Amino acid sequence: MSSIIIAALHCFLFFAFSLNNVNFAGSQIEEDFSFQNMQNTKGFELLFSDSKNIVLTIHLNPDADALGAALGFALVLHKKGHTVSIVSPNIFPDFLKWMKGHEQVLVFDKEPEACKKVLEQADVIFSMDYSALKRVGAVGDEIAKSSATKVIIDHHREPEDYADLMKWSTEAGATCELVFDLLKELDWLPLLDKDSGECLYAGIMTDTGGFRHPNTTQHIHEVIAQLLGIGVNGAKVSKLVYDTNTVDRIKLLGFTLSQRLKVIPAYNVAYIYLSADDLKKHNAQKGDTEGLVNYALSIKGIVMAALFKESDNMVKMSFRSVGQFSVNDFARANFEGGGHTNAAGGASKTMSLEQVIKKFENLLPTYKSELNKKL
Ligand SMILES: [Mn+2]
Repeated sequence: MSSIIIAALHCFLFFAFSLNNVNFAGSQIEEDFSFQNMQNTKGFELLFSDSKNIVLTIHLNPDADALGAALGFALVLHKKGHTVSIVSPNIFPDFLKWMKGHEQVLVFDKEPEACKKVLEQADVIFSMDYSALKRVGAVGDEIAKSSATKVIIDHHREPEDYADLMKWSTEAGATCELVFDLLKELDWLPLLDKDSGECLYAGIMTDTGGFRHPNTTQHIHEVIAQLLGIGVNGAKVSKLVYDTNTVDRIKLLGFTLSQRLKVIPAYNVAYIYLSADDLKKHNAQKGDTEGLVNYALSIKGIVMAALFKESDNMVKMSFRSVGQFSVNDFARANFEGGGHTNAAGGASKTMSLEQVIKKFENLLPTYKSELNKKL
């Protein structure tokens, strides 16, 4: 494409954007020229070219990547003169309460009216670390009816088609990595400081399983190197995130591993199950079962691990795998879930814990050859 056409295209986009003020939905711009298809810096430059009312939303049960991406990005956007709010559907775990600005996050469960108000007033609504509106519960309804510009920054598979602009890649190990990349593309890296850098570091660290998962690329290490370069204290972040166990949690871990772990060597599968009663007896708090599934996966030779737990009147599932076996496909096909190749979730509101486990075990023969592939 010649530079003249590119210049004309930019002009066109600029006018399309200006005329519609905040709404530059794909439908108003020819398909090929939509912001979604641009997937590039230009759209973001245009978006941030004047001061905006921005709301960053994060998924239900926020993790370090979702919250870190939102807080890290918010700190920079604030420096650029934008008005920024963060809306979370529900509370986030205590071990993230060191992140700068966390006390300003609005929680929809607790303050629905305040959340609705900021969402109504938003010029731009970001989906951080999710790309399907069902991942934000009731917040999704507010986003769906809003006329604000919608932007997705995410690394989950199969994004829904509701965004006007995206920074999306399944190649990215973390949404925090994508935020870093975007800041770099916008020449905003000088605005990143120790506080915002530590938020991003936390997301990348946790989404790569402490830099151990296959998504820990050369690029991730380069990003981390730059974060360390601006003064981020990785050891401190690691300590704050990982070493915050309560005695109850350690005892729940002991009980789970000794009483609720089943290994099926014929399929290289191990799973953990916890009933509502188990959780109650051990005084389990939100987040206490986080990471349990990884113990099952850490057993030598295991290709797929699962955690089934009874919680909130449903059975929640976590699936993990190593190598080619896609738990994203497995969870999508069988348990109304999904996620990434090596980490996915699922849920059932209709089956009991026993029924879910039975279904899971009965499915294994179908996947036998895939589960027995050499790594
Ligand atoms: Mn993530």
